[in-house]
Formats: sequence, structure tokens, C-alpha cells
Amino acid sequence: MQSMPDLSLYVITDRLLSRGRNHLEVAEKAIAGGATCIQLREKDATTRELFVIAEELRGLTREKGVFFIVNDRLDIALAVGADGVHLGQDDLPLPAARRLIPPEMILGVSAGDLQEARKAQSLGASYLGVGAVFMTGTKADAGEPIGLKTLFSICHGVSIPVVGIGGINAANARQVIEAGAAGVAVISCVVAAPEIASAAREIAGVVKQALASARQKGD
Ligand code: TZP
Ligand code: MG
Repeated sequence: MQSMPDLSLYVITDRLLSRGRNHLEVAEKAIAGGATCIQLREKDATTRELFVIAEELRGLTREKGVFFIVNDRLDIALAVGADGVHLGQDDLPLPAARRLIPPEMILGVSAGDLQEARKAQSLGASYLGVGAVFMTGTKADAGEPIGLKTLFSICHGVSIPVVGIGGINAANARQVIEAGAAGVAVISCVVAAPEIASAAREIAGVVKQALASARQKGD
């Protein structure tokens, strides 16, 4: 069966925000700064281009011992042997995805409320990406932020790990963990930073500390 990845600092690539740095360079630097999981998110490439990028990231993440998830594209995830695939509410339905992937493959699902979260859990999601927690300019259709209260109710209303996403940075990451999340998923605060590794290091430190205090409190 699948082993649950360390989702504590889940960095999602975004070529358009990366100041000219490509997916591989962004991932290398994010991992150097402490990213525990890398998601390849690329909405504007041909299938062949995406396959080549995904192969590179698979090689890097395998070498560094970091989990590798592909956004949207189950075919690419399977083709390069990624650890998992992440699907949104408009992507391939979960039962279909579960039929196609090996049992050990991680299936991440986006959820914006408790109902979506519970449904995804019942259909075999391995973890949930929940948000947008805060305002974000990164995803045009992210909708109104759900806030920390809703995040809390989702984290405590499901038994699979939850990763908060949307507008998260080193200044607010602690609150996301305190709400019950297993980690933070970030784009701009890491990939758009002038120094990707130091931005990752900063937020990784906050998350690590917050997780340690949450564990002490028995959360
Ligand atoms: N899904 C919900 S919010 C979001 C995605 C992909 C964007 C997160 O980006 P940022 O820059 O960390 O707010
Ligand atoms: Mg999607």
C-alpha cells in the first residue's frame, strides 16, 4: 500500500511566476531550501513537452528523496512513475482515476468545503489540498478565501491529511498548521522569490516548528 508522503512543505511549480527560471531549476532550489514534496503544475505545454519536464523532475526528486506529484495529468504521472497525481473538482473523477492508477500511487484532491472533502475521502483520495485559505492572485478562479475556520472544520472532519493552499507565506503558515493541516502548499511565496532556496528555508522552518508544537499538544 501507499506510504504517505511528507507534505509539510509542498511546493508547486509555476513557470509564469518564476522570473525566467524553469521547472527544474525552481524544484532544485526549493528542495535545497527544504521542500518535502514537489508538484509539477504546467497548464501551457504540449504533452511531449510536459513529459520531458516531468521526467527531469522525476529524476531530481528521486535522487533527493522528495515526493513528486503531477497536477491534472494522470497520463503524465503514470508515464514518468510519479509518486502521485493531484486532481481538482473539474478533472478526471476519482473513481476513474483510482481504476487507472496502481494502489500505492498517491491521489491528491482539491476541496473547498467539508462536503467536497468528505466525498473525496470516501472516493479514495490520499490527501486533500484545501483552499484557497487566504487571498491569492496566483489562481484566477480560486474564489473567495475559505479562511482558517473552514480549514479547521475540514482538517477535523476528515481522517486523511490536509494541506492548506492559497496565499500562504512564512507570516501565516503557522496558523495553517494550527488549524490542523499536515502541511502548506505554496506557489508564489517560494517560486516567485528572488532567492527560492532561502524563501523555502524560511517557510520550512516555520512549518517545522508549528508541526512540532501541534504534536506536543497532541493535535
Ligand atoms: N489552488 C487553490 S489556491 C492556488 C491553487 C493552485 C494558488 C496558490 O498559489 P499561491 O501563490 O501560493 O497563493
Ligand atoms: Mg486541476
